[in-house]
Amino acid sequence: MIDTRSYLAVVPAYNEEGTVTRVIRSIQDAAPEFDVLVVDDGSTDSTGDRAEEAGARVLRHPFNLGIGGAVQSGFAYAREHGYKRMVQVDGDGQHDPAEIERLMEAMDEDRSLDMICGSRFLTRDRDYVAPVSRRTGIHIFAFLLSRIVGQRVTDPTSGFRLYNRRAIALFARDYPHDYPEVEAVLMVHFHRLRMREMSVRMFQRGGGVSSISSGKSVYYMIKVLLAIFIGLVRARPVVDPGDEAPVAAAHGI
Ligand SMILES: Nc1nc2c(ncn2[C@@H]2O[C@H](COP(=O)(O)OP(=O)(O)O)[C@@H](O)[C@H]2O)c(=O)[nH]1
Ligand SMILES: [Mg+2]
Repeated sequence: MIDTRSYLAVVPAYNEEGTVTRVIRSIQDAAPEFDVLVVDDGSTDSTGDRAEEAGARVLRHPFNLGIGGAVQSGFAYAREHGYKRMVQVDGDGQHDPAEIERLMEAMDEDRSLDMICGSRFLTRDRDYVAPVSRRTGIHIFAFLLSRIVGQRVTDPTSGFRLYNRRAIALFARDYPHDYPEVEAVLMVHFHRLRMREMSVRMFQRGGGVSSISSGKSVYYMIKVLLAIFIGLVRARPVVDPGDEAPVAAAHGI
């Protein structure tokens, strides 16, 4: 039986041998109370071995499922092992683990929050400026989502997010696959969970290539816009994360 603590950092990684060790080390330094799980999404390089060498737990997908599948494996692991909270930190070095403590404090201050999203657009000092095509897409998604969910959303594609048990339960059951972040905000809204954004620093990719290269950004835009509209019309699966409450109660939460 693996002994688990209360908090899990999930690092989705696809061919990130150049950055994954540094990411794991910076999580271990900045947030030592977190267990670290690297989801090696069918990498063809030595991402998994590097992660093990750095002392992380490694979940290896036999083949590449894509970012949505990689992160959902993290949610399933978090639920299976009874973690109270889970944070996603990308394996490419774009997220700053030193910001995890601030996300945790915000969730401690307001226990009714189920998801806290790190936004790079709420801070003036930007270490990273996304390419114009990508930024345009993000602002269009942000505009649409803010109207649909009735609260200001500035960075709907950020993967740097902290989740509590209710959100873990929801996403362990159902998590979007391609470019999941935007649809996940819709799901939180339609399942009456609560979210807020916080300003965080975002860095350039530390190596490798983004899943959204400039050539792909038009496909990305259309795909996510379609997902938003389908999200609006699709029937809501009756998934009440609340039914985890008995388990939570049993754990004295
Ligand atoms: N590109 C890509 N990244 C993946 C995949 N599975 C997991 N990831 C990881 O997901 C994280 C975010 O992906 P990335 O391409 O950086 O997306 P971006 O930051 O939104 O441009 C990175 O740590 C990737 O290594 C996949 O199938 N493709
Ligand atoms: Mg990235």
